[in-house]
Amino acid sequence: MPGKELLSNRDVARILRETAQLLEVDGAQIGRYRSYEKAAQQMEALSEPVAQVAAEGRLQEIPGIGERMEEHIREILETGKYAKHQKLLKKYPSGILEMLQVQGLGPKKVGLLWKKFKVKAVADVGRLAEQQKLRDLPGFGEKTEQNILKAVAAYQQLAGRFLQHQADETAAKLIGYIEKLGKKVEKVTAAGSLRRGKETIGDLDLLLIASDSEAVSDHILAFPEVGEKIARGENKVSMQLANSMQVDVRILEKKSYGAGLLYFTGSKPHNIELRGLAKDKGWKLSEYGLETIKGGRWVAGRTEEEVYQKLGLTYIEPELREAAAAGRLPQLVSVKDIRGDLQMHTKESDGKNSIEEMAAVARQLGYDYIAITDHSKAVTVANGMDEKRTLAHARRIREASKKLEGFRILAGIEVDVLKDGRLDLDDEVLAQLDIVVASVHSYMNLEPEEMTERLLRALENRHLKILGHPTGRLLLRREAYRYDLEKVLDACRKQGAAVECNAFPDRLDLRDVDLRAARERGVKVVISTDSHATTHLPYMKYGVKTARRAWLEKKDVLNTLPVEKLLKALRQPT
Ligand code: DGT
Ligand code: CA
Ligand code: CA
Ligand code: ZN
Repeated sequence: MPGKELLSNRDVARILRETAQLLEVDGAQIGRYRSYEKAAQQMEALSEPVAQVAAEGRLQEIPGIGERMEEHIREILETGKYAKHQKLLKKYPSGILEMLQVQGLGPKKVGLLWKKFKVKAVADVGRLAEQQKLRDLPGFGEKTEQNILKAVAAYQQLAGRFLQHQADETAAKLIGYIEKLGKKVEKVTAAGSLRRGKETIGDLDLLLIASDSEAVSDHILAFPEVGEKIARGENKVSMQLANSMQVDVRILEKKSYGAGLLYFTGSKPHNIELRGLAKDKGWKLSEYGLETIKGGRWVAGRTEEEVYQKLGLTYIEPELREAAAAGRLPQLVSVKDIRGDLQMHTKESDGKNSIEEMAAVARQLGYDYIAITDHSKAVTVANGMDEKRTLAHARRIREASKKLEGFRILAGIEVDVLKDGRLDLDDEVLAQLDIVVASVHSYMNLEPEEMTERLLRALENRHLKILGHPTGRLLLRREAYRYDLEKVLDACRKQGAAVECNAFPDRLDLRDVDLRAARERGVKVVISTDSHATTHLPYMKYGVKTARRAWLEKKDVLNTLPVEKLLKALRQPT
């Protein structure tokens, strides 16, 4: 367990959220568990360390945190634990928390399964579904049973994987820690799936060049967040961190660094392909270098570039390596090409910060513009806006924008696509906004034909400029909506609407292969963070990574344009 000084906002949020979930499993009243869930959300969105807020006596300034919740949070900060949470964890097996991650298994259903069958793990639920023992439970039915069976399989496939920002932030922390060794370490880099920008990460692979591998291994294994040491070899350390992420660290020699980086970046099929090319030339490629098969004469290995060159290839960017492409490669879009962010929320709906705060941080990131796109009224849980509030908010956005020189805040909306494909606000109101992102947030399980019709109908509205998070998937949590994406992309192309590459790490929606289909059809793409707090704005890089995997170039992405050109390039209302 992490010590008290290491408790992050996320740790506190996790304890509060688990308490909420376990209380609901336990059959508590809605008022009791909802307050914990709300507090957990506030902890996640908080832009400063909660320990500091507590120390300065400002906890109750956070909306939804009252006297009682302040006491609970203080207990967590001071002891690293929360008594009620501990008690609930003792009452239920740890597998209960995992069951809650299975799509379609909410706390109510899990509570019932526990009562009836004393299920201990996700696998138990899968077995019961297979034996058709769930269909007769109240609120289940045959269809639910089948969905649970599928969801359990999906969960088991994904279990143990992490979202990109989790792996990225853990890597940054660990790299910072390793760099404390100073001159003993020459270079530290993250390789593996993280470097390729894969949407979820199995384990972390770190590479380094070090002079004294004994001392370096000692230091790494003393990392405060190490949970369990898995292996220690001459040039390799493996461990599991307290957050259950596994890390493989490999110590390389300088002359092998490029070959090692190439090998441990993968992907595996790419490595195999390169090895084949080497063999054709009478060479052997390994993580140590490129050598002749006969006699073992050294060919290359110091840098990746050198190895590619010897193999007769131009340098292949990590994001392209899964495609294992040789020959002509695109000039990939990069974070520095992005000039603005076109989806974000403020306090007006379910965001954490004000218009001005979002703009200030966006400016620090080097952008020229942003669009504020709060939710519309159909999304009641997010305090969505009706027509009147939308217009008043737009006025405030434009006033705030006028006060800034050399930066523009566009007035926008994330308007809901209703069940029948109509948009949630009147056309006259939408016509007065600069940016209209339209997204689905309800009736996500329609039959594919009906969902396709719904989106096609939404696209017919000439005010719709950007289709937001088009597939609705939530990584490791929820599958994409089922519909004919190609048909919808064709309609986007015809209507001149852009599709979003939502950079929020839980979404990455559209995903790489779908973005590629969009590009092939000539559909324009917008990369947006969907930030709900200023701390989310830097997530742009994960959207860009995804776009790079889809081979998108600067010209394919509209928010690489200056604001006036962007507004002209977006779909026009007439
Ligand atoms: P992950 O961790 O599941 O998200 O995906 P990766 O790609 O990071 O996979 P990982 O950690 O098992 O291995 C890192 C890299 O090492 C992988 O991308 C390619 C290389 N590698 C691992 N095992 C093999 C292997 O058996 N053959 C070859 N050619 N390469 C391998
Ligand atoms: Ca890995
Ligand atoms: Ca690995
Ligand atoms: Zn949304």
